[in-house]
Amino acid sequence: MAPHAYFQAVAGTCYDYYLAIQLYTIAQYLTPAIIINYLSCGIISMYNKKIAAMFNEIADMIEIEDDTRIFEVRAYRKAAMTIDTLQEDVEEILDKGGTKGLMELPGIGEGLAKKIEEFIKTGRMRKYDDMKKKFPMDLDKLTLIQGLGAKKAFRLYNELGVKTIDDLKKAIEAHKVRRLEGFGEKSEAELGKGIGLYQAGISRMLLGTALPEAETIIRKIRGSGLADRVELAGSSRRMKETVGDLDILVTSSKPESIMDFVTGLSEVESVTLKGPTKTTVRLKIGLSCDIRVVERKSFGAGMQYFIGNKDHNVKVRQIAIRKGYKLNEYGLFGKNGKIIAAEDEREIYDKLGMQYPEPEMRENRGEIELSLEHKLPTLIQLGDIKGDLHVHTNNSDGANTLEEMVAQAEALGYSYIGITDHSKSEYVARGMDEARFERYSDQIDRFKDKYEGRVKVLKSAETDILKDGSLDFSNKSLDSMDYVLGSIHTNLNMGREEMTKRIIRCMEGGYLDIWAHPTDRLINARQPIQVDLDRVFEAAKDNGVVMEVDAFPDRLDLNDENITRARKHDLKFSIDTDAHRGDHMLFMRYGIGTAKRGWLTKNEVINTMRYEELMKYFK
Ligand code: DGT
Ligand code: CA
Ligand code: CA
Ligand code: ZN
Repeated sequence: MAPHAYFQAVAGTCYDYYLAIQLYTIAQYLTPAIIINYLSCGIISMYNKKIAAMFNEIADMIEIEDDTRIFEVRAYRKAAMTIDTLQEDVEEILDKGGTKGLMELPGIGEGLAKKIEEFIKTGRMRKYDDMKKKFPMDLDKLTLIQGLGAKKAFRLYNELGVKTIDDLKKAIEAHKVRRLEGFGEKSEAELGKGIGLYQAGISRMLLGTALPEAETIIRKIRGSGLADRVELAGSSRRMKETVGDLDILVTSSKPESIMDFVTGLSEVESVTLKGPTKTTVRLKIGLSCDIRVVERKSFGAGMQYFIGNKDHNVKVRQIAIRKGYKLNEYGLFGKNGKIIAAEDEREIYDKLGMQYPEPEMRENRGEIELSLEHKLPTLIQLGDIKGDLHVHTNNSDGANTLEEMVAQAEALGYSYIGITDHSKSEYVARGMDEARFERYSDQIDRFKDKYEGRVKVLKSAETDILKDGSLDFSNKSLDSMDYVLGSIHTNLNMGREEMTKRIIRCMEGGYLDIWAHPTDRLINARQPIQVDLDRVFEAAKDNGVVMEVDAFPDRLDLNDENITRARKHDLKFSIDTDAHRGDHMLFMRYGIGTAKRGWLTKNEVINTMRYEELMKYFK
């Protein structure tokens, strides 16, 4: 099949009309495998997450035992990262290619491949089980708590018998933790806060995990031939960074058969509630999913209702009432009960005198008012992106070579890619010192000279913004970069005033072009740095510093609200994936979703520019 015909076939099953259109526009550059990847972004079995967690725990345990075995620790962590974010099922790779197939994955050698095989075949991993005898605490969960590393977790176990998060909570409540050497009252309170953050987080799943699962389910329902239309609604349709549950809307003349089909899916763990119009299932990935069947003639009204959010809906309903209408999930009705609009969502907004708001905007943050005035901004779309300006290679902590990352950019139809490996302060991530930077720089220059593909390669580095606001490379090195991407990785706990000054000083230094993952939060795991963003945004404006929207699923930083705030200062943005492997570049869609939630338009985003324009911009 020609790529185009193939694409059309796949786009036909694509849940998102806009994504389909965007994909269509770049389809000529895409291979079928990449399209499938884009649409599915991982139909991932339970094994991937489980094995990744076990490898991480092994790394933790080695670290506790002997912190000189840094290479071993690094190897396990890298393997965990590979498997955790893998867009394929490890079980399938093993089925198809055996341990050899596994060994083609970055960072997976023979020993690790055998361990993966052992676990998939027997449900056990001896190395893990053996080590676990010495360290029987819930390391994978405990280390997710902010401020708690593996070694501290071990001390809490050793000295207080803490094995689980619940145990830790009790120990904190009994003020036992503060009495331990090196802990104190302040760190006890911090741990308490960390637990709160963790527990608030576990009930909401990352969009990056939930959305691919939703897409798999939708594809299966479509493939069943039982449904007429199947669409995603709820928070995941609005591209909210975390979701409470999935909401899928179906029209069908056979509602009972649809519900039987859904409850029988391999993704389903248990059935919470089953009826012909609404069924709720618990999915194995640890998320609930609501499936609603509506009549075809009410489909648009159903979409309008179930996309939400609730506050948006309440206001739209008030507008209907003011016009003498009634709006519910079945339709928009006139006084006499006559249907005014129901099947088509756009028509409902239209009949209310409103401009159609894209789902990402529907949060009652002013979009209703603008929509009534027909003044909604035209939001940026995935197809507007011409390159990715934050990408790692195996020169630091990335898994792929420079060539491989450039090939991926080319496959995505990009015009350029910016290579941004880490600087020396990030020694855990194998950051570069000056000498290594020289070699890296030469390597990129040589590559640029001989490379004849369509993608332009830009030279940069993710340069640490140090404690005093200086950058982690000499001015000479910084001068040799096409642009400077900078971020904070250390001293994250600084006080607000000191942190604000640190960043402003860096911006005033005149070298920083893009401030990467500005607030450094990790969703459900680490709170943002304390900083006066308005003052920093002002300094960014004065010094021409671009704000990043980091698209990595657990970052999404700046987030929607901070984007809105930065826009008030008239700043520019760069939407990047922070890819540590080729297929991470597919995370771009989460960055776009976040950008749309912050109302960003194409003109505000620098990596929508053509290469020549962008180079001029950086000068
Ligand atoms: P979530 O699941 O917490 O991430 O957020 P949503 O927005 O997906 O919320 P969910 O699943 O409870 O409900 C899906 C949509 O249904 C919601 O976005 C709007 C609509 N909805 C739910 N409850 C109400 C309600 O009481 N009134 C109105 N007007 N709409 C509602
Ligand atoms: Ca929901
Ligand atoms: Ca729901
Ligand atoms: Zn990075």
